[in-house]
Amino acid sequence: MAANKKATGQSEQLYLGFDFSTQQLKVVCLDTSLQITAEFSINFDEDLPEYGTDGGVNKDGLTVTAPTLMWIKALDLLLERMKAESFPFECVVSLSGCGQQHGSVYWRRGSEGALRGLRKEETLCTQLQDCFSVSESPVWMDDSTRSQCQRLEHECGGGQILADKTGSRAYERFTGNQIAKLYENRDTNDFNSTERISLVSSFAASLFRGCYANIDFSDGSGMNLFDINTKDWWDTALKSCGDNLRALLGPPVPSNTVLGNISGYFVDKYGFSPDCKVVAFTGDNPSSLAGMRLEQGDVVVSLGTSDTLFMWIEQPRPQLMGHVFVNPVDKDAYMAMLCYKNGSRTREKIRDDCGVTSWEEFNQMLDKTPPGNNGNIGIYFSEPEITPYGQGTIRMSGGDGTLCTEFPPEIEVRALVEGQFLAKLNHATKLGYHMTRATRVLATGGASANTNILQIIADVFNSDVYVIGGTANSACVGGAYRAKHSLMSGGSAFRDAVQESPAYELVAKPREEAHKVYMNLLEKYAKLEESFSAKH
Ligand code: XUL
Repeated sequence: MAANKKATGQSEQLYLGFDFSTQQLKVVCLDTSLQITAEFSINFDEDLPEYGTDGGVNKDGLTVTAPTLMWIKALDLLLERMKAESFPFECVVSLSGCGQQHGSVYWRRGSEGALRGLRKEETLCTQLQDCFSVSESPVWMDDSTRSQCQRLEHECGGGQILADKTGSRAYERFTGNQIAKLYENRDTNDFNSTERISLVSSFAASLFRGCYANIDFSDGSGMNLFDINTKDWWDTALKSCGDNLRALLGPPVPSNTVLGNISGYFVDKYGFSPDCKVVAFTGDNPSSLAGMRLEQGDVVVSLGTSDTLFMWIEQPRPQLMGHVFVNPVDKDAYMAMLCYKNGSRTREKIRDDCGVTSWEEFNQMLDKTPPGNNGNIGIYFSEPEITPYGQGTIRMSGGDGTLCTEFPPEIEVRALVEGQFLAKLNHATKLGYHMTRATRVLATGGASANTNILQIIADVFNSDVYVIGGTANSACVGGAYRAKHSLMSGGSAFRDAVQESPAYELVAKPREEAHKVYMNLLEKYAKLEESFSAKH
């Protein structure tokens, strides 16, 4: 668990950002100069072992869920810990946050009454225990809705039409397909007693508001149900996934909407000010975009268990690969995102397979080959990949372009890293990335500590690469930034709200010669990937 720092400055104005993520619930507190004054977290597996989760989820084949009540109990526990540390709740002027994307919560008929009637004598968990018609919330790791995806694409006129409307072709984890699966099985579950469907983000906001909170445009874009152009639900998709969904989902709102004041429960029990505002919650990736203060043209490359790339774009150009969401800090702009299941674990696996035990040795190995790897390239999907679909390894030799079954270790490690970033550049460009020397790449996640990898990113993207401190918290911090921004008058730009946040640190600059080499390889890589896709 992260070290808890005690908040200071009792009379100050504070902003809270919560992150209901897969493995933990976390909150950060920022003061008016946007310094982190406190952070607290609850790890689901360790702090709530009674739910028996592994990494915060329960797996049953391709079905992956989390107990909805576990998230509520985690909030009870988190607030109790803050209280025990004398956290100055009364200074919080606004709060917001985010949740893991795509996950969904099913409120049973009558639950809004329970939310409105919360009493300080009992915990949230006790008072809301009967409120869920589906007790196990489907989460983003679920892969069990292939047939629902196929039907949705078919009924909407094909994958590209669905993408043009909703920002993405049908993906198993996207909420519409999860709802469709529960709806199809409604004779064997309690789906019919549902009165409201929330995303994890709007569910969290509902707890703080003491009534149902609206789904925001940005997280709503991860459902395959929301028209990212008209910013309303798309009836064709709603109809394909179930009955009465417009009413069950409620009206979507811009992500910077001030939903209203905090519920009296939190005022009475913890001493929040009755004027504390709750701002719409959003998805964790959109929230990270806010937390990293992205601007038009910037790209974030997040190198974690899965790699994600996201960027601020002005016009949506949805593709069959990748996602377009409404931008969480400017509802007239968009964000594009690529999500790769093969990230750090794959880098580690190939490193180990090459007989290398440390990242230092891995980097020494990388240094033995030149940028471009003398034309040797590879695709390494040891985990089932979604960008594009498929699993397996392909190696193409630089000499005669034939496929081969192995590379010497120094060629293998370079083919792996260069392949991962050529793939990202290829798809980012299709989604609207314009490479200019003014573009910034902001790197985050575990592997962003590896300077050799950062240099390859700079050379491939022909961009300066930056890191910022504290990016492990970027989703939480984004919530607190948005909480502050949404209170600013006159439609101030988000940039104005976050002027005082920590500076970026320049860590790699592109080298012209290396970039030219990568540009020559890009088409070859794209063709290899197409031939891989065609076989899966
Ligand atoms: C994004 C996605 C994941 C989750 C993780 O599409 O599925 O990044 O948001 O919390």
